[in-house]
Amino acid sequence: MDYMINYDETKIPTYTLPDPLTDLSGRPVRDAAAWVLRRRPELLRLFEQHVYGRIPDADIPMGVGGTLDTAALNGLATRKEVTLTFGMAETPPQIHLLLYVPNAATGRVPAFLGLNFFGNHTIHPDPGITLGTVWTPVEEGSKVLAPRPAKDTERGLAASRWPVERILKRGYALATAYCGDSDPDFDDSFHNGVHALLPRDDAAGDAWATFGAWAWSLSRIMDYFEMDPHVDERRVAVLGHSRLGKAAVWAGAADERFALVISNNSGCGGAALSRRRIGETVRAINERFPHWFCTNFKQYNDHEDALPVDQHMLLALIAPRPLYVASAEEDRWSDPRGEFLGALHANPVYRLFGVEGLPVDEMPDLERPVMGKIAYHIRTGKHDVTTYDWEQYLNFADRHWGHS
Ligand code: GTR
Repeated sequence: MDYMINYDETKIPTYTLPDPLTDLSGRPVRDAAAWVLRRRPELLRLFEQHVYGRIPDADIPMGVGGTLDTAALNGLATRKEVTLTFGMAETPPQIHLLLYVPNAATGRVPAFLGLNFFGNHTIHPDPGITLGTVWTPVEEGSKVLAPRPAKDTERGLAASRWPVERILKRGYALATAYCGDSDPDFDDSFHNGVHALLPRDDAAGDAWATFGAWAWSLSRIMDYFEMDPHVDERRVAVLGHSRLGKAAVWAGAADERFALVISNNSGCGGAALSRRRIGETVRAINERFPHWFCTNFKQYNDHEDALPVDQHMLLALIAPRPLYVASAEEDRWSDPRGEFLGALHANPVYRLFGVEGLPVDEMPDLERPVMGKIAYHIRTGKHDVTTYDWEQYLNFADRHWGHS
């Protein structure tokens, strides 16, 4: 590591953010129609080309199978385990979706969807969750991962991040899938997961990488929701924490079927402005995680000002849909202030639609959520997803979907 990490606000270089409302030819974007028809597609292409890579355009057959238990969690929920199978290969890539639907609900319910880090069995101790395959380091400290069967002893290890009963009691379904199903999180030259489905032009600077694969998987789950009788596919919130928050924001920006988008501590490459160069920088993220973004993004190591975009524009791509950005006080690596500013500078695009984005100009105090069409909070504590965070997301969804 031959780069310095700055944590001092006074040492942030002066920077000018690119204007979401001026297109590449210098023309101003004056109304929502111009945004939708001209600027939004242009910006999406810029993010594909320079940051996340282009998801190949291909129609891959998706097979759907699964099981259902109507008496899960002591009768609170119906647990569905749905296997999505892609392509016709002998051992095709599969996404194993875990879905809990509240039994008290009538009709189709709104849902929260997020990828998980360690396997479906880790989100809740529920013994009915199938133990799948997880990717773990081949030896301690190794960056190379290999698949192995999940263990019974790992059940519920990440349960503090998934208040399943609370979500269900508030009338929402919860859906999750293991991120490693679509792409194991290591530099494997894109041989595993869904990259293997489609020819990947390794020489292309904009070839899809890990965030592309994770976002792709979220969209395939959305395809499934369009067929599921329990989920209201018009009210699906996509969310994610940290690296999976970056994936959720990219998925939500690109796929407008996601009606609400939540970034939990997504930091660099997520909600935080890259040009601030405080905490994790473009160089730091590209060097430690060379497989996350497309190759072109590496050109911007130490050259953030040359980026044709910044992350406020990614958040603006979500407009006019509800967007929640959340930070944690001790999570300086993710640059909480940069996450707030990312949300704030998406405002002009929300205004173009005649709606209020973030209703404040200054960062709110700790644990004082602010909610317009864009919401923001910073809570005490570390880089994590907590019940406090979830409580705000549930309130935000209630507010926008008139659900309670
Ligand atoms: C860190 C990485 C962050 C964030 C985090 C996580 O090591 O630098 O960008 O994604 O991992 O996902 O927990």
